[in-house]
Amino acid sequence: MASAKIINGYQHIPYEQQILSEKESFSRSREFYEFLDKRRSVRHFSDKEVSEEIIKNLLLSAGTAPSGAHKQPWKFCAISNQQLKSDIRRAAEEEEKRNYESRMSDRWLKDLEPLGTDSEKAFLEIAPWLIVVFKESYELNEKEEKQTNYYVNESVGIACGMLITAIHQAGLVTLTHTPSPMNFLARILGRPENERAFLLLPVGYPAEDALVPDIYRKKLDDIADFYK
Ligand code: IYR
Repeated sequence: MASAKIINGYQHIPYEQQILSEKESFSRSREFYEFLDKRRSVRHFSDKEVSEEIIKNLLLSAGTAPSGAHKQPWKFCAISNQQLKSDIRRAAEEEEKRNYESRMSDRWLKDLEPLGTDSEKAFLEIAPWLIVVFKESYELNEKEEKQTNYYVNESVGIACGMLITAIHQAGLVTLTHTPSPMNFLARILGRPENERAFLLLPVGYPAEDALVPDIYRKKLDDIADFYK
C-alpha cells in the first residue's frame, strides 16, 4: 500500500478499497442495475411522515458527489413546513399554468401526453418533504469578490442523481420537478444572491393507489456503443 505524501504542499493519503472477485463484481453490478431499474418517477405521494434523520442521510449521500475542483457548489433546502410547501405549490402552479397554456410548444405538450402531467402539482403539498437543490454559480471570498465555480451544472446534476438513488435505496420515492422559471424558489426561501434553483424533489412514500405510466427504457444497444 502507498504511504501518505505531500503533493503541491497538500497531504495525500492512501486510497483503500476492497478489491472484489470478478464474480462478486458481476453479481453486484447486475443486482444494482436491477434495483435501479425499479425506480420510477412517482407523482402520487402519501402524506406519511419521513423523519428528518432520514432526510439528513439522503443529503449526506448527495454531498458525496464529485465536483469541479471539489468546490461542492450545491445547497440543499429540506422543507417540511406546511406553509412554505403551500406557498411553493401556489407559485409553481402559477408558472406551470402559463407553461401548459401558452409557453410550451404543441410538440412538447404531445411528448408529455404519455406521462399524464398537467399544471396541478398537489404533490408539492402532500409529500412530507420538498428538497430544493440550489447551485452556487460563484462564492464570495474574504474581500467579497466573486469566485466562479467550475462545471457547476455537471457537479450539481451528478449530486442530484446520487440523491435520487439514495431516495430510492431508502424505500422512498421522488420525481424531478423543474417548474420554469424557478426564481420563485429563491425568493420564497430567502436564498442568497449566488444561489440559483436547480431542481425540486418532493420526497416521501408513494400513495397506496399511486399509478405510473407504462413506459419502457431504451435497450443497452440503444444507449451504448462499445469500441473494443
Ligand atoms: N415542468 C412541467 C412540464 C414537464 C416538462 C417535462 I421535459 C417533463 O418531463 C415533465 C413535465 C411539469 O412539471 O409539469
